Amino acid sequence: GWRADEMSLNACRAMESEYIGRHHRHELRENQCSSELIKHIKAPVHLVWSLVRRFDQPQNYKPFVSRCVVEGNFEIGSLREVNVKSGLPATTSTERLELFDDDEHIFGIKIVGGDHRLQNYSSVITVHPESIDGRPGTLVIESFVVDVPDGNTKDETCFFVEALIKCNLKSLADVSERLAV
Ligand code: A9S
Repeated sequence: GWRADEMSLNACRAMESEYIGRHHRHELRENQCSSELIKHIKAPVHLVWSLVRRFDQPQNYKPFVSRCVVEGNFEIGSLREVNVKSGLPATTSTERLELFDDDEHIFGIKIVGGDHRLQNYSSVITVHPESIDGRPGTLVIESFVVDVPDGNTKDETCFFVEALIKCNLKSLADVSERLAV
């Protein structure tokens, strides 16, 4: 039988879909694509959140970011100028802080500029405590919505963005689990 602290697989799935329903519903226009990604991290939620919440330092876990400068302070509506590493189909991204809840652990941005092709991109990331192998863990959910660029299909666009976010979440797990040791 299951240990008291271990939820069954379908109970986990029920929790995930409840969180997705609550925080990750995006209004979709016909030329947009949207998806959400899940990551289970073997580190406590306060540690994972301490990395996610740093609007001014995405490079603490995002592997493609080389530099970030924030004008003004940490309020909803603040802008950050992100420079990304060479080899990507972009060099800069200007991003606005849209959602920030230090208690509910909700973080959302909207990309408002840059030399890339992700128009009207917005994403929401939420982190939730869970128990993994009887130890404190974190469920991370990241969802996004973005315009499908002319000349691309929804599938191509989703594939491209999901690949980038998977890298970000893998790195978030690596950094968090290393700090949690
Ligand atoms: O950084 C994120 O949270 C998510 C994405 C999809 C960022 C993508 C990116 O920064 C590049 C990595 C440079 C790729 C932007 C804004 C455009 C790209 O083409």
